[in-house]
Amino acid sequence: MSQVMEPKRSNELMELEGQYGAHNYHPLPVVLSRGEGVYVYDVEGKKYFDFLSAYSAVNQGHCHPKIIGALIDQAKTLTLTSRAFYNDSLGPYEKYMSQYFGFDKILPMNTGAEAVETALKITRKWGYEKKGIEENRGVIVVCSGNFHGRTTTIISFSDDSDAKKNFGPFTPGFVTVPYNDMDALKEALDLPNVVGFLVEPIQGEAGVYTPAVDYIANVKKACNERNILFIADEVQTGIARTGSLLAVCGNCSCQDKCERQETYNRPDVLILGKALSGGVYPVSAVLCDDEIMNVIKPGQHGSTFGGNPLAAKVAMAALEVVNDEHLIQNARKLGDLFRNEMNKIIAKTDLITLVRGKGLLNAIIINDSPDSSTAWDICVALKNNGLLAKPTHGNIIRFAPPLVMTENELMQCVSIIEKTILEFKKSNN
Ligand code: IF1
Repeated sequence: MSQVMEPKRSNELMELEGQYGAHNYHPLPVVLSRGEGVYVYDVEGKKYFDFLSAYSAVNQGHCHPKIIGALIDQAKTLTLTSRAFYNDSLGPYEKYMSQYFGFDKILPMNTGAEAVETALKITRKWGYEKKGIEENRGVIVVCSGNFHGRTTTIISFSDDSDAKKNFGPFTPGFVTVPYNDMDALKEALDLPNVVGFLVEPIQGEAGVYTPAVDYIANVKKACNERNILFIADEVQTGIARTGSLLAVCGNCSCQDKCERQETYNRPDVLILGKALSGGVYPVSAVLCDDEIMNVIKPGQHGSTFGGNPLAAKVAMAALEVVNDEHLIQNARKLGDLFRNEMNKIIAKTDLITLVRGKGLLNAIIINDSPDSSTAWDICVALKNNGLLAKPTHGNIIRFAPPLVMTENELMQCVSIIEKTILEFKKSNN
């Protein structure tokens, strides 16, 4: 029987973060030191299933050999040139991305928030220079419950008070509509000077809100009818997470990059991040066609690390893994199985009210107040039983394992979740 090690080292490391790190997070009390595939290990050597995937950045599994290999090879060769000069990786990467996602051009950035900011700037500039909107009057419509990052402009249109309070003054030029409400959206799109609509095809942080099946198709149609740019934030939902290459692909589970089936609700501006690098390196991108992207001229936008050779090679390897290992179809298949198994558990308990999601982006709603600690306490119990997940808001727990998970591993996770839920006793608070 292996000696259960005191979490001395974990406690020491948590205390270091508490003393020397900003308190901008409240992590689950576990200190990870190694990751491999669907597993992570804490400093005492305990093994866990990772059911969060670093918020869908590690779709390809932790430390995927192909991606790590690409990182190491390029890291020994050339990591960063800045864009003051050309480099031999960027052009091939841009061509690869253009063909992989079907857009004329890519603007490479690093984090998701930077890509969202880039998309907003491109959309505004397009509005002034192509649509003829009066400069500085452009309006971009967004959804309540949105999460697009944490920069000052992005939180300017957030309705999450924690993300917003005491960070003002805020960037103007945004109108908010309820998510999944076409009447409200059309009304807003008919306002003067609207240049774009920014939306998550599934709202991740809000609690994995999956909209009506025809919502995104109707969004695309309403935007096209009004010459307004449909901007899809696929930072969390993209790269096979929802059982399609992109969540806007509708129900297509193409593996060989479909010829734009009718179910594909192609956005005018596509935003990618997170799993674009498999969680190995910060890589994000904005993709659109020439008539939009060409409003950006030299000196008008950029980033020191944007489009660096390391990012280029890592991203191409990460996307090859998606194809090589059929992650789109695996996410589709295992997602259906997961929700089916969750519904069997829901039938046995009143602790969970429902499961929702698409592909391997799912969430369960806990039958308790959002202000209660129940969802958190369940996640601590899951941790103790060998599975890591974390609540999104209040009483919602997001479940998003790496897409390389096997059916057998998924069923082991279902067993852990069932055991934890059926044994769980609500605390009083
Ligand atoms: C944190 C949340 C998820 C995103 C979408 C852009 C970004 C994100 C749809 C910005 C980032 C991350 C941020 C991270 C936790 C995580 C998150 F909980 F914050 F809301 F996934 F839901 N668009 N989401 O989900 O990308 O700049 O972070 O690279 O801030 O704690 P980023």
